[in-house]
Amino acid sequence: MSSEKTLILIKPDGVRRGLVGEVISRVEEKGYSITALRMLHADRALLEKHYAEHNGKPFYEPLLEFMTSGPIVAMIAEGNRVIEGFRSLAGATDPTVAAPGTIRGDLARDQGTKVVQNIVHGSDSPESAAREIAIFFEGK
Ligand code: IDP
Ligand code: MG
Repeated sequence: MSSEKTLILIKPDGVRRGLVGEVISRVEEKGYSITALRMLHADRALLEKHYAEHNGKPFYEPLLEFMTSGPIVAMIAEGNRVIEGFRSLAGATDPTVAAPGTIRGDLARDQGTKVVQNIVHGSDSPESAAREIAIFFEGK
């Protein structure tokens, strides 16, 4: 089976809380390779592209505001079935019910905000991964 790539983001809450190392460790300990990594303060235009599928949803504006509220870390992780594997490591979108043992289940909770703050993003399909990697890593 050919190796796959996914885009992982450590969101501003993860960076603010000093969880960059923890998230990277979980990805590496699972056995995936991190093949590109950058820290950036994303601007609105970049996030509008990244989150285009959510435009119009009630949490869209809060999501963009949250994602531009501080630096984020973007990385490419590689390995067989890494897209599904990282989604499994990340846990459910809602951290209140994300399973213990997952990044969101262990490290995040409801903060009473309009947008769910849940530490990480992971691509959800090969098409999303290719699209999102092109947004954050031109030429990869
Ligand atoms: P995912 O990150 O688990 O793939 P998506 O449905 O793609 O979840 O949503 C993108 C992000 O938007 C989520 O990670 C979360 O931060 C936020 N979000 C998703 N659904 C809701 C919601 O119903 N209320 C508030 N925020 C949400
Ligand atoms: Mg998603």
